[in-house]
Amino acid sequence: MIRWQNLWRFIPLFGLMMLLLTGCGDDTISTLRPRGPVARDQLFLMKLSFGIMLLVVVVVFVLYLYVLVRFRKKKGEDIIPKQVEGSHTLEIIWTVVPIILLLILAVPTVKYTFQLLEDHRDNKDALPVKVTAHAFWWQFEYPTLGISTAQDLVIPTNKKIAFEITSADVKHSFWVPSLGGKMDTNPGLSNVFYLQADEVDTFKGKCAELCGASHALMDFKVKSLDAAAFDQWVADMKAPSTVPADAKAGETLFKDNCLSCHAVNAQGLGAGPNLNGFASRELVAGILPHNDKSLHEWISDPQSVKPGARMPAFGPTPIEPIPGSKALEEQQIQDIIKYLNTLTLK
Ligand code: HEC
Ligand SMILES: [Cu+2]
Repeated sequence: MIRWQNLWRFIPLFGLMMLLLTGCGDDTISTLRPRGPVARDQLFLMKLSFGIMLLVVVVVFVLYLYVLVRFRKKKGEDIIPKQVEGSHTLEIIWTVVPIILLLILAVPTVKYTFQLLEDHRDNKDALPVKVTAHAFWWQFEYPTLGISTAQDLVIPTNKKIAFEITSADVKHSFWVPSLGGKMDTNPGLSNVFYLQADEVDTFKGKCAELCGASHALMDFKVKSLDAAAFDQWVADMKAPSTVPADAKAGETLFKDNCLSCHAVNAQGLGAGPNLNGFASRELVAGILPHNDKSLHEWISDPQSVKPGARMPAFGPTPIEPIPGSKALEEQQIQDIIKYLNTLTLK
């Protein structure tokens, strides 16, 4: 009786686990819902290893339960059973079967390990993209197209994206669960691999390596477009933007305070994200909704949004301003926001 009462105590725990696990279901960030060939191959490997493990567990448990029941000591039976020591047949079986199972697991694993690391940078049908991870943002360069962007990686569908990935500071890890497994970004080193998306969609990406205070905020997005829309995006990125007259004041302030880190042209790279086409991005700094309030918050005090962010603060009372911070007047911040809002793609 007492024992059963104890079991009831676990119900809240199970309830909590259920609640937590039901959270796992976002279509755009799940390895269990692969959206490209690489992720599909990797899911196959996961299913294969899981299947083999399940088989072993089931067989072992069935045998165990069978032996437990079959060879129970019966009532009135008090002889000591025959003691058996060593059995060649059994030993061969339990050595050979695991070897076979491991081979079944090893052959496809080794095959895919090499296949998925193929270098497609010189493949004419692939699109090379160079990824540089920064604490706490992502930079994407398209060497063959002469453009670069940040936070939102835009790719064509049904084309291999040949990645060359590295880090500008500490070790990060590039992970788009819907498209494929993680890949470390190491300072001073490049890792090469590829991913591919089936359809037009937006997938969430994450940094998967604890890299500092704002590691959990180091999100990015992958937008897949069909070939025509992708070409249009490239053309838009390259089209020179014109600044309307009422944003000129903001542009001047931007040049004086921000341009040293932020490029606003097709190819530009710097210590901060390229802001070319920034007004067309859905988020600010990869996490805040894109609106004037977020921009104001970010420019005034980036560290309050992303602790450890490497952008100076321009508001009057930043929490932990990094060198280069200086207080701009409220009107000046407003003017800069006005200017940033003109950086649209057509
Ligand atoms: C010392 C270099 C530096 C200066 C100067 C600087 N920034 Fe930044 N900025 C950064 C870095 C680094 C990030 C990325 C921070 C992160 O997400 O971790 C950033 C991010 C941003 C973002 C978000 C970009 C995105 O892709 O979502 C905006 C907007 C921005 N800065 C605006 C400004 C403005 C406006 C100024 C001038 C008033 C300015 N920055 C000055 C380094 C700088
Ligand atoms: Cu990181």
